Amino acid sequence: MADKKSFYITTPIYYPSNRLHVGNSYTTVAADAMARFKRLTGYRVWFLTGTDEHGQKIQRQAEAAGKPTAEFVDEIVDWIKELWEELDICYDDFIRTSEPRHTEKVARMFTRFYEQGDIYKGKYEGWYCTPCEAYWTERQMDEGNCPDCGRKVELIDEEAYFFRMSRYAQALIDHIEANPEFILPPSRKNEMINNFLKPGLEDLCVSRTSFDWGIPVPFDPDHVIYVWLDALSNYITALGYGEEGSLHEVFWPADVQLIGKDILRFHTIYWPIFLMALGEPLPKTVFGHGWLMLEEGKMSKSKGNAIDPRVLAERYSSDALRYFLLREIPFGQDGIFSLESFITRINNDLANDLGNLVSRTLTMAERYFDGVLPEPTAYDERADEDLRSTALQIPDAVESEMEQMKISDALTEIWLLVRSSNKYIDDNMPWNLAKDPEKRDRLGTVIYNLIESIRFVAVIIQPFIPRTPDSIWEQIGIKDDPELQSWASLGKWGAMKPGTTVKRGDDLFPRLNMQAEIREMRGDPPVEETNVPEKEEEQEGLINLEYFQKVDLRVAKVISAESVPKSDKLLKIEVNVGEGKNRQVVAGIAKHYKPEELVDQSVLFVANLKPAKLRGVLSQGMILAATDQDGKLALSTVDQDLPPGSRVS
Ligand code: ME8
Repeated sequence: MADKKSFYITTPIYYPSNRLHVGNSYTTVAADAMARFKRLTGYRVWFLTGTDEHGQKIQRQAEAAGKPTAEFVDEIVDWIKELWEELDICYDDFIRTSEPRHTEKVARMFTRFYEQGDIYKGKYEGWYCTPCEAYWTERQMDEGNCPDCGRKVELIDEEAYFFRMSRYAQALIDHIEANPEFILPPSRKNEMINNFLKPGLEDLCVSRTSFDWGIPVPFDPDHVIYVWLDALSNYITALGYGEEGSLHEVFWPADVQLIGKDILRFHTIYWPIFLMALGEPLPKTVFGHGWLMLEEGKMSKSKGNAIDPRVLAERYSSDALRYFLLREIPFGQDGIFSLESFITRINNDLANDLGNLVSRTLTMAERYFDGVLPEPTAYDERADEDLRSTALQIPDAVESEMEQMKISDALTEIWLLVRSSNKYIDDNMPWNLAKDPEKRDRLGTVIYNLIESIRFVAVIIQPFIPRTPDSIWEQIGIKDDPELQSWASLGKWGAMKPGTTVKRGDDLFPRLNMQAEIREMRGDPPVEETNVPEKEEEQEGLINLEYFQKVDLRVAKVISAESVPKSDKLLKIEVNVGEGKNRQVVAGIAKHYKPEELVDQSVLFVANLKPAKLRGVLSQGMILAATDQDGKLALSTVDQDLPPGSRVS
């Protein structure tokens, strides 16, 4: 343990002013994936999160709820802890700024700053944004509003203590310039230097007197310490700052402090200056990630348009939500959360790519080898090398992406292996090998390689979707073998032991019906009564003719087809359905047909399906195709030449 390299990662400590939304969960899930990844790859990790409980905003919110502030905060903190449990957040410590282990240290720091002349007493006359707990000068404001959140600011006029920021400004500029990794992504660095540091730092007001929900200034208790000075200190108070033999000695400076870009200024200007005044080293990296937006704008707890992460995790699983958050948004940039894109990710990446790989492979292992892992005796260089070398290079590729905090890219790398494995099934067609007894050894090798590849995937996805690997270990028969679940086991190909009992389990991620989910989650009324089959008929799995005839089935002629950018599954197809005007549909058949193979084909078509968008591309109908249980797909068509638009009944 002692010789392991240490890794300290933090999230912002959240205001328990309201329940958290899926945007706050994003930061914490990302930090959790990093922490788990570092643990998996052999680091001694400390992962800190917590709550920022003081300040005017919380006090007002509690008053509005008609509750004593401490009670109000306790309830939300409990809710937040339950959320983190549901999302499998494996923090090592949860700091609450109301705890004495924090308040006592902050009070001592404040006294030290005062005694060493960093803090002096004066009078503050100026503007304050309570939702952001931020001071603004006239020059910084945006038409009289808070430049960060756009809300109204308040004029305050009170006696206050000030921190001499200017004392440390040049040292901070020098540090930022000399350490390109200090502020990431790099684009955020210039914003801080040009907008805040270069124009000259004003002294920062660090106490308030007009409310009392905070840490009192020890030598002047009419004042409470400014909530940001209080909150930022959590990153070291939680480590036992100032105590002999504390975690602070092991883990400070932090390796990564993960925050949203909205609070970059506090973390790359105020925080380092406080640390310099304490004579402490600065964190190695402060990473300001982008925002998760809703189609209608930024989410926020107070705007009330947030999406409840607990509802999403309960309905779709914590792994699905984690996967979406980590995969959908290139880390550092803004991204959009929509139910459509969430469900598309679940269906495409998790159910089709990963889920099908596991279920197809295990079905074949059971069918052809009675669930006993065969020995790989018939290696075929040409057919197998691609899969083997992809698997062996993915761990390094993932590690390199994670070093740069490119979490989404790390997942893209892993999915290369998932997709290569699916392609390996399609290329090697085990169902054909099974027909020829002479090819039994080859069939065994193909199945072995697939299961080994699934093991690689399961090991590498642990930090991102930690529940899914448990189900895979069970299915491939290594649930009691930690060695085979370890990162170190990925150094060579072929660690699975022939003879292991494997067994297909439940589908990892059931496919979802997009329209039904959207209806349900948006609280839309259920489909009309007439669309629903009679109760007894439903029980028998039958529908009546009238019900069937509601589906407008037609012959459609393909006019043109092309790939959908950034998708290896989807084709955009223009069809003539005899309406005088062509229709556009998006079909998930790119793995089975080349665009040019489709042109001029007459296919069966559902003409009255509600239009939907796939990958942002409008789809006005559906082309019918049949799929066998190994995933082979064939378009359904007519065996005579019929004009486009002909009805199918
Ligand atoms: O600012 N997309 O707490 P907070 C992505 N207590 N991330 C988002 C987001 C969104 N739409 N909305 C919020 C505070 N976040 C202070 C922090 S730290 C010493 C004190 C994330 O509850 C993002 O990381 O308002 C942002 O920085 C954090 O939640 C703010 O949470």
